Amino acid sequence: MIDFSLTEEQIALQEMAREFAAKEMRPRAAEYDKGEKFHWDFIEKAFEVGFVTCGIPEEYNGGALSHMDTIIISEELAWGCAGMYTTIMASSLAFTPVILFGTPDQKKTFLQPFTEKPSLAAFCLTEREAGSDAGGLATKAEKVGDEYVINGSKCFITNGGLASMYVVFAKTDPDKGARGMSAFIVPRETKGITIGKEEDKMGHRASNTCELYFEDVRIPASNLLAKEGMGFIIAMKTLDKTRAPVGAGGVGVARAALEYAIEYAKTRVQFGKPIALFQDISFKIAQMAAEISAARFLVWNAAWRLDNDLPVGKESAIAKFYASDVAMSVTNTALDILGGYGYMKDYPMEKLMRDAKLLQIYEGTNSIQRMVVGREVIGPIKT
Ligand code: COS
Repeated sequence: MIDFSLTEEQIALQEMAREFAAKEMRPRAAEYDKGEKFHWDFIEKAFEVGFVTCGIPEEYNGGALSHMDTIIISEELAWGCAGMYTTIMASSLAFTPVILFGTPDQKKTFLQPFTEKPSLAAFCLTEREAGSDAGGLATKAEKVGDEYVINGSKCFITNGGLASMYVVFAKTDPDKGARGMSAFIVPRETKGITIGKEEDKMGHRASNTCELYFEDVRIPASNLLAKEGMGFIIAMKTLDKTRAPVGAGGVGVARAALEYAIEYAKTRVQFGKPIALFQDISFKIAQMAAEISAARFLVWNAAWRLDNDLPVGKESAIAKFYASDVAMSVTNTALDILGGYGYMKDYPMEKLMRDAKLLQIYEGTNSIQRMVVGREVIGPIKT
C-alpha cells in the first residue's frame, strides 16, 4: 500500500512549525544574515516548542519524533531561514551517534541535559586535510589508563563555538585507516579545547561555523562510543540518517523562492500585464513546482525507509543531492523572474540563493552522494 497523506498529528506539527518559522524566523532572517551574530533568544524559543530535542528518545525526555515528523518540521524551518535551521539540524547531527551507539548511561548523562535547558551540540568529523575522505583524518586519541587523550584539530564545525557537547572522531589506531577511527563524547568544559576562527560564510550566516583545537584533551574512557575502531561506521550510519533532513532543508529553501517568485510575477506588470501571464514565466514556475514536488517525495521516501528500518544509504544520498540541487536551480530561476530586484539585498531572493549553495556542500558534498549512489547502483565490477 502507498499512502502519501500526512496524519492529523503530522498536519498539526507542520502547521505549528510553519507558524513558528513565519513568526520567529522570517522577521529576524535578514538581520541575522547581515550581522552573523548568534542570537540565543531564537534557540530558547525553538527549545521551548521542542524542535531542538525532537529526535531524542522519550526515556531521556526528548520529543521522540519519527524521521518523517522531523523532516516535516525541517522543511518548514528551512523555509523560515536556512541558517537558523542549520543550527538546530547540526545539533541533531551530533545527538544521532549518541542515540544510535550510546549506552543508556551515556544517553542519560549526555543527551538528557539538552532537554533541560537550551543548549547545542556539534559533530566534529571534518579536518583541513580530511573532508570528503573522512577516513583520512589526523586527530589522534591515545588511551592512557582510564582516559583517552585527544590531540588534533577540526574545521568547518557547525555550532563549534556554541556547543556544550562535541562528538569527536579521532584515530585510536592510525595504521588501520578508517578502521582505526573511534568516536568520543567530549564535554565543552574539558580542559585543552580552544575555539578557533569563526568562518565568514557566503550563506547560512545565522549559523556558527568554527575551527576547534584539541590539545591534550583528557576524557574518561567511558566517553568512547561503542568500541575502538567503530568511528567510521558510526559516522557513516549517522550521516545515513541525517542526509534526508538536509534534503528537506533544500525543499524548504526552494519552496520559499518559488513563493516569492509567484507573488512577484502576479503583481509585476510589464508590457501592460502581470508577467505571470507570459508563457515563459508560467513555464518556469511550473518547472520549479515539479522539481520541488519530486524532491519532497524523495526526501519523504528516505524518511519513510528510516522509520521502517529499511536500508537507506542510497535513498538518503539521493534525497540529499537531488533536493539540494533543486534548491540551487530553483533559487537561480526564481531570481531570474525577479530580475534586478532579485539581485538586490533589499529582497530575500539573493539570500535564498546563497543559502542553497551550502546545502550542496555540507554533510557530504553532492559529488560524494553521487559516489555513494553510483557504487550501490553499479555494484561490483570485475577488473
Ligand atoms: N553504513 C555502514 N557501513 C558503511 C557505510 C554506511 N553507510 N559506508 C561505508 N561503510 C563501511 C564500508 O562497508 C567499509 O567497511 P569494510 O572496511 O568492512 O569494507 C568501510 O565502511 C569503509 O567504507 P568505504 O570503503 O566505502 O570508505 P571510503 O573511504 O571509500 O569512503 C565515503 C566512503 C566517501 C562514502 C565516506 O568517506 C564519506 O561519506 N565521506 C563524506 C564525509 C562527509 O559526509 N563529511 C561531511 C562532514 S559531516 S557535516
